[in-house]
Amino acid sequence: MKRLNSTPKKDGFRMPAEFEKHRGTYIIWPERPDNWRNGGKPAQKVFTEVASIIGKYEQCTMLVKRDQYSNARGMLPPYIRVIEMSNDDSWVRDCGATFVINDQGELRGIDWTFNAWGGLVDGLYFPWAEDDKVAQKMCELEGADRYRLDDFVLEGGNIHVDGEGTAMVSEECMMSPGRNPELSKEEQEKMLKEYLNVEKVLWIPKGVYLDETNGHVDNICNFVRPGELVMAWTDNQNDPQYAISKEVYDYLVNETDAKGRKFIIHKLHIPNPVIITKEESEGVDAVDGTLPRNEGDRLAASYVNYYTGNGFVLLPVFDDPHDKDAKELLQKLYPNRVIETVSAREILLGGGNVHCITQQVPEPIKK
Ligand code: KQY
Repeated sequence: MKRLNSTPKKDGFRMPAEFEKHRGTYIIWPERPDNWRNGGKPAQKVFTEVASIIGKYEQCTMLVKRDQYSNARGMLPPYIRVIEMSNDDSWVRDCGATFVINDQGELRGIDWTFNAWGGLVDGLYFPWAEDDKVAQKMCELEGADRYRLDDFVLEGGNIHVDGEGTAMVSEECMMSPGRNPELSKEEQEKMLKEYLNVEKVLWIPKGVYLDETNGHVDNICNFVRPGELVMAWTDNQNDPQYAISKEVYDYLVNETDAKGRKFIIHKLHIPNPVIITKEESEGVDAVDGTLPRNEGDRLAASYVNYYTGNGFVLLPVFDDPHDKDAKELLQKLYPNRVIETVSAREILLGGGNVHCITQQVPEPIKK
């Protein structure tokens, strides 16, 4: 497949919203023992559950390293497509392709530079060279030509779009020194507009408290549909999350989208703090250069990190009293989708959640 020198905007391609129709979903199999406890075994069970749920609604592809191929193939149901692919870890939202479509029914991919959430400044592991090739390989599998950005670092977890000209990113992440320190906010906004083909970028001030990605937008805010948002919230004013969520809310109530609409904002209360136990911490190999998982550390748990697919929403739950309200709210907001849930503690222990481990391929539709 070709590497393109143009931009999606110039070529008439746009990133569709996640809630538009999908051709399928990609996931990468977890195994690295310095991020996933007990050699990835508990996480593999949960990733299998996630893939099995998604695969009921749309094609689901699991990318897996050579040594784990047979194990993954054996654990996953036959309706999951399993493909061997080198990688450094299992965050396809971030290292995978961001797909764009046009009105002629064509699909292309954007291949941002991936540097493990901050490179040598504050990246979460080293090296990341195999992850940085995942987007290209996904484009090959999908038969999609590719826009490669050698000099622009971005992860899919810091992008949401409404499909009608509006994107949102977190400013905390975009402006962090490990991403594109040589570019101003205005220059980065220009890039986002050119590659996502949007007219308006919302700069959400911050991400969830202690989010190790420098505050990805996909943990704090999402478009339910154009003009309507959910955001992570807490009523507990003593929780450091409160000030962050308040700042985000105050920003959003004063903003409009690309079409000039004010937003309807829904507050999705976070679960009670999720803390790493001694046993969980001891199950992870300590390796220089990889973020340690220490006993007592709080994880960035949020229901907003859900995934929207064809006819369903997959919501992470935490065995927490807030689970029920989160599910009820989402069912109200998505009346035509099944709200599926997955106990997501094992994914969270790795540093992300359901949205971070999935990447959609949109269905290109001829208009
Ligand atoms: O998108 C994410 N939340 C990924 C986090 C990476 C964690 C690596 N330990």
